[in-house]
Amino acid sequence: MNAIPSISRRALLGAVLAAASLPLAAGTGEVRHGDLVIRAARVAATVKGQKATGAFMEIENRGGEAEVLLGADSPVAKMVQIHRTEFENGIARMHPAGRVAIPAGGRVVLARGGLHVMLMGLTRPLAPGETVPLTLRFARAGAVTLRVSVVAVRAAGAGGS
Ligand SMILES: [Cu+2]
Repeated sequence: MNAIPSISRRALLGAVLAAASLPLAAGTGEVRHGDLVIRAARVAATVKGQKATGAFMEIENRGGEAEVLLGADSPVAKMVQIHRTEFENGIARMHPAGRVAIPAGGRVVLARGGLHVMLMGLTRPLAPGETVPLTLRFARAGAVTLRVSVVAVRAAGAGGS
């Protein structure tokens, strides 16, 4: 009988810690750009010599027209692409996703294991706690530059909001 309360206490503590960690991963918080709301933008930290990393966020389209994410740029990366991770025979492979549609009144979540922004040809290591500029280009709303928080790899993996 002792094990049951012990497990539930641990589960409760885990839930509290998970909730408490969300603001840390939220990075720039919420950025509004026209009809778009961009939340929890964050980029995974890197170690010396690492040439690529992922950026993650949630993009909500509050407008009445569909929006399209065309691409992205950052001064810390020679090339930035929108990628989609797909599992083929149990192996994760990343493919360029091209343009990403965000339906009117809808949202897309860019998260580890799915859609993400890939920063390639990194010009330097990215340390937790710093912020890096990331420009997103949209078909209707135009370009917006975010200051994106660099977070520890584990914190970067969770979904948006
Ligand atoms: Cu990728």
